Amino acid sequence: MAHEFAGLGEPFSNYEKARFVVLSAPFESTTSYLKGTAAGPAAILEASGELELYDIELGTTPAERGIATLPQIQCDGPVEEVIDAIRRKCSKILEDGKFPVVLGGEHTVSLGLHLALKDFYGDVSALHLDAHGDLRDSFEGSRFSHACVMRRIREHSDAVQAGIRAICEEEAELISEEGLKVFYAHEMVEGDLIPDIIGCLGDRVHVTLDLDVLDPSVMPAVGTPEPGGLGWYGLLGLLKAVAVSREVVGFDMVELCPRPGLEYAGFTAAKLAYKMMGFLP
Ligand SMILES: [Mn+2]
Repeated sequence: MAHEFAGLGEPFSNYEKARFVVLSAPFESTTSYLKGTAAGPAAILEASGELELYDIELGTTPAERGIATLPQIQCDGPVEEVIDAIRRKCSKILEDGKFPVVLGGEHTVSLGLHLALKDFYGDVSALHLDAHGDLRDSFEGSRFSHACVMRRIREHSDAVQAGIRAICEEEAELISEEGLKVFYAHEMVEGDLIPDIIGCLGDRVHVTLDLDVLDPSVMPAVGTPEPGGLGWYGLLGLLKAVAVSREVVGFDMVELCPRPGLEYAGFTAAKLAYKMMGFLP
């Protein structure tokens, strides 16, 4: 691993002392449109070295609470093995009393973190921020496709989905038949739905963030871009509100698909992860 998050050295990157632990999971096997999410975590770590560590909004330097960076998960095996490896590594982070930040890779990796959170805490609800529903039962022959990850997570936990703006008919029927808690992007631009979103969440929350929840004008380098996404400050406002009103116990950020000429997208992703760490107690 060439880079530590934010280019931190001792003492702030020290695992024993760190509040946050960044784990890269560069898994990619089922992406359906643009390829390249396997390069996402390295691009985020590299760009994070350029972050200004003082946070204007908070008036603090969140990095001083400690951010350790682990060696990346080996992601060349079968999908079930990769999910299990992420689950085991995240379980260790939780047992060590630290907060896991998982960087994908395709969205499938979020299942590994979710299962570890479930093992450790018992009851955890998922806040899923994404352009896509990811609720298909299977996609292109796989039940572990990135298009199915929320269907798999929902087999274990309650979930609230926000920023959604692309679903298939199967997903639309599931949402209406089972009364799933979905906040569509077009509804979110019309009014402040943050209190409603938070009101649907349980006490402990896993935030799983597909970068395509952001509008492509803010986040152009994703595998499956969709117009009409959230703006930078809108997303930050939602993350901050969740971080202060619920016990957020895990965070993952997935689907960065680095592309030449769009390096700022990696920086935007790194800043988003750092903002989220800053918001957390
Ligand atoms: Mn998506």
